[in-house]
Amino acid sequence: MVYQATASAPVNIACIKYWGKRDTKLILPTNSSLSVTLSQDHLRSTTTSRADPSFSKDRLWLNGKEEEIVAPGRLATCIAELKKMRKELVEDKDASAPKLSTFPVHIASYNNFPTAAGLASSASGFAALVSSLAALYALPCSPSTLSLIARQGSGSACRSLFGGYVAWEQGVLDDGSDSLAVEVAPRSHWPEMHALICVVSDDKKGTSSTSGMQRTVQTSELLQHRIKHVVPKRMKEIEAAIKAKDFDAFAKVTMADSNQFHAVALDTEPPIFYMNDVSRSIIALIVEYNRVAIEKTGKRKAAYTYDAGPNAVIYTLQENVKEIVELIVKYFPQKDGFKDPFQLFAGEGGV
Ligand code: 2P0
Repeated sequence: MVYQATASAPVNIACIKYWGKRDTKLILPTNSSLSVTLSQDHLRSTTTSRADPSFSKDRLWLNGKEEEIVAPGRLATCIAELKKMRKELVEDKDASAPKLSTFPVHIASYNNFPTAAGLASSASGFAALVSSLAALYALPCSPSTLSLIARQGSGSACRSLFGGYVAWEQGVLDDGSDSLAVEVAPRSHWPEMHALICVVSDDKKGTSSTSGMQRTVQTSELLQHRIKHVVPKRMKEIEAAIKAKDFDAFAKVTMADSNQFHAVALDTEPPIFYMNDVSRSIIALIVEYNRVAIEKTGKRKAAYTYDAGPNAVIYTLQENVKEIVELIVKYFPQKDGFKDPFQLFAGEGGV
């Protein structure tokens, strides 16, 4: 008998940014966040897990290269939590269920995009890992329950358990049992939304999110203002904008939150710079594009957002995709070939 399952999960791109932990072991955030999960095939992790009593230990390969699983690290924690759920929710309830929780697992995961280039590979990676083990173990769990486990792999991973528009509620409990992802709206609610990923650089980033955000927590006063006075209001505003399909309001909040995330990075000691000159030129282009749109119609047509790296994500509606792609290509000429200096993916069928 072969016990094996494969699952795939996409990247999500935050509009309200997660930056800062109040508990680094359980990965509990200092503020709630909200993202859009991409639905195209370009940016996904696909993971296969197999349980077999003949395996000597749990092992994991990422893009073909073995990664050590060190307890009590994040990978080991996720695998142990899922084995525990298998035992408690399946094997203890049904004596005939195979005792998969006692078998070592082998896990192979592939990203179809550059790892750790500020393109949220840990989000799709841990979401796919948790989904594949949950399928292998036939866990009777909702995506929100699985998000509690994915969160312990990488905070932003909890949001990739859902498609569409997803909130990670920070929660208030010390054990983290209320710090989970919930669906704000399915992708089908607003299918006209597109995300254009502009790969400015696919180099590995200089400051990892994990260490960068803790330095921010320790040193930035602006972060405290953001946590208390800014994010709660913005979470409400963006949820309302999504529910009402109000792109102008969505764009305004998304750009403001990207700006503030990079401001708290700059307010960190020593300061962290994630954007580069090309990133800033793309901001200028989108600001000008929106200025003209507002003059004509009173509304914004595009929203930029940047994570812990220089790559731009531009949210826009289907009707503007062609125009924006042409604009980007005009001002940032593409070299032939896949990588240099600037790679643009334009989704065909929604985010
Ligand atoms: C986000 N980022 O909300 C924010 C915006 C980067 C900028 O989540 O330490 O890789 O694994 O919980 O999830 C990046 O942080 O950090 C991130 P860990 P993670 O998408």
